[in-house]
Amino acid sequence: MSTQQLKGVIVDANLMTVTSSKVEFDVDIPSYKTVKGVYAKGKEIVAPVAMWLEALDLLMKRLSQVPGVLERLAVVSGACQQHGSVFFNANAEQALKNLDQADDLCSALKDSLSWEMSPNWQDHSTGLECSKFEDAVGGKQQLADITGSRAHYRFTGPQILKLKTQQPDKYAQTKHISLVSSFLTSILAGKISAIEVSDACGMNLWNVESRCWEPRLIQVIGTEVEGKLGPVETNGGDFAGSISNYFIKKYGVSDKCKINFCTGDNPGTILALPLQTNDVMVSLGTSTTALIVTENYRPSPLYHLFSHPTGKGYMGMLCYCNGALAREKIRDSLLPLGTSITGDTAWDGFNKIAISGAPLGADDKVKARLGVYFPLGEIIPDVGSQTRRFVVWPDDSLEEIKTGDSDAGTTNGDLWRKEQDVVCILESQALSIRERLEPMLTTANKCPSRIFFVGGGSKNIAICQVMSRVLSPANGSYRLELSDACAMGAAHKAAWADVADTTSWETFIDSKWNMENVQEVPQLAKVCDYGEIVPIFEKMESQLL
Ligand code: XUL
Repeated sequence: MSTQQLKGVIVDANLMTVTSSKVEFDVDIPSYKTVKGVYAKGKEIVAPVAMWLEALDLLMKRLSQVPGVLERLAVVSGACQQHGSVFFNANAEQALKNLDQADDLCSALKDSLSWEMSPNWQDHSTGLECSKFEDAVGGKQQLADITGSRAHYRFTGPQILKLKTQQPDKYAQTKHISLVSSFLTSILAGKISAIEVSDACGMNLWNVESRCWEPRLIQVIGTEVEGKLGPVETNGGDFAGSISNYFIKKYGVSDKCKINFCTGDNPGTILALPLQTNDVMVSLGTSTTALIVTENYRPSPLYHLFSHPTGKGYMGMLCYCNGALAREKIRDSLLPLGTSITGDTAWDGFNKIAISGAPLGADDKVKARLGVYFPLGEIIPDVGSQTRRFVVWPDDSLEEIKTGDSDAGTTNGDLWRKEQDVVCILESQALSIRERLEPMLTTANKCPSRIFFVGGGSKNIAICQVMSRVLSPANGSYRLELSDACAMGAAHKAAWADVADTTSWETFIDSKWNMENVQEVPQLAKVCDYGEIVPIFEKMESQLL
C-alpha cells in the first residue's frame, strides 16, 4: 500500500511472479478527489482511509479475475507507506469480526474509525510536537539512540500527539491505533493485529534495542496511548492469523491462506534483494537512498535505524535530498555554452571523464578534491542549498576554492578545472555514504560486502563504477532494474513466512534469488585508499554547519 497506489504481486515458492495487478488511487477511485493519493492543506497532508478500503476491494476483484490464482494463495503479506496511522474506535473489533457478512469493506468499516483520515509521511505540521519528543529524552542524539531516529514531522508519535492536542474528541474515541501496515494486516486477518517491529521503528515511540514502548516517550503523549497501540510483533516470519472469511467468500481466496504481519515500504524494499549482513543497496534516483543490513546498532540523528523486518538485526536507511539533479548540473556545465543534448548521449562526455579522471582528482600538487553539490537543502548533513569545493593539500589541510560560481563548473585556472567536478561529485556523494556506513559495518576493513545499485542513475555504468570504487565492496557491485521493489519485498516476505519455521531468511533468499537478474559492475582499477580520506571528508563537512 504505497502513497499513490495499491499493488498486488503474487509469486510462487521460487519467487517467480505469477501475476500482478494494481489500483491507482487518483485514477481508479476518483471519487475521493485525492491528488497523488493525498489531501494537502499547507503543511498538513492526510489520506482518506476509506479510499484504501475501496482500493483493497478493487485490487482483490482484479486479482480474482486471473483464473486459478487466489484459490491457491498460501500467505499474504504487505509493505505499506511508513509512519501513517489509522484511528479505530470501539466498533472496529466487532466490525472486523463480522466482515464476512458485509458487501464491501468500506461500508463494513465506515463506523469503525474515530478519524476518517490518516496522517501522511509528507506532512510537515508537527514541529512543536517533535521538540517535545526530543526534550523528553535530552535531545536529537538521545532520541536517535532510543528510537533509531531523531524526531521527524512524519513519525507517528508526534502525529498522535498532534491529534490528541488538536482534536481531543477524536483521540478520546480512539480505541486502537494502527500503522498503515498493521491496518492492512488487520483488514486481511479480520481482527485488530499487532504493529510489526520494523515499522514500529518509524514512530519515535519504540525502544529499538530493548524492544518495548519507551516509557519516557509514551509519557509525552500520555500513558493511555500504550493501550491504544497494543503489542508489537517481533517475529517477521509469524502470522497474524488466517485470512478473513470475507476474502474467501467474496473473492475465492483459499481457506488455508494465512496472513503474515505487513511491514513498511522501506523494510519491504530491503527484502526485495538478496541482501545479507553488510550488503548495501544504493538507489540513485532524484534523491539518493542507501539501505544496509547490519548487526551493529549505531544510530545517528542524520539517518534511520530500524529493526530488520525479519525481526533479526537491523537495517540502516540514509536518505539524501540531492542526487540526480546535482549530477545533471555538472553534466550540463561541460557542454558548450548555450547548447543542450538530451537522452543517453548527453552523458557521454561526463562518463568519459568519470572513468579516466584521476581518483580523488589527485595530481602532483593536490592530494584530493572534495566537494559539496547541493542544489537542494540536504538532510545528510543537515545544511542548506550550497555548492562548495575544497582541495586537500599533502599535509591533509583543507583549502576552500572560491569559484564565484555557485552551481556548476569553474574557471579558476589551475586549481580547479570544471572537468574536475565530474569525479569530485561522484566521489563526494559516495564518500558521504561511506562515512555513514562505516560504523554500521562489521567487516574487518569497514567496507560493504556487496553493493546493489538501483534507480535511474544505476543505468549509467560509469556512475556506478566510480561510486563503487569509493565504497570498495569486498564481494562486488551489481546493478539491476527494480520496479515495485516494496511490493516484491512483501511477496518475498510472504513466501519466506511459509517456510520460516525451518529456514532462515538469509538461507531462503540466497537459495531462491537468481543472480542472473543482476549485472555485475566491472571494478575500476583501485589506486587509492578512500578510507584515509573519510576523516578529512568529515572535517570538510563540519565546516558547512
Ligand atoms: C520513510 C518515508 C517514506 C515513506 C514512503 O521514512 O517517510 O519513504 O515510507 O512511503
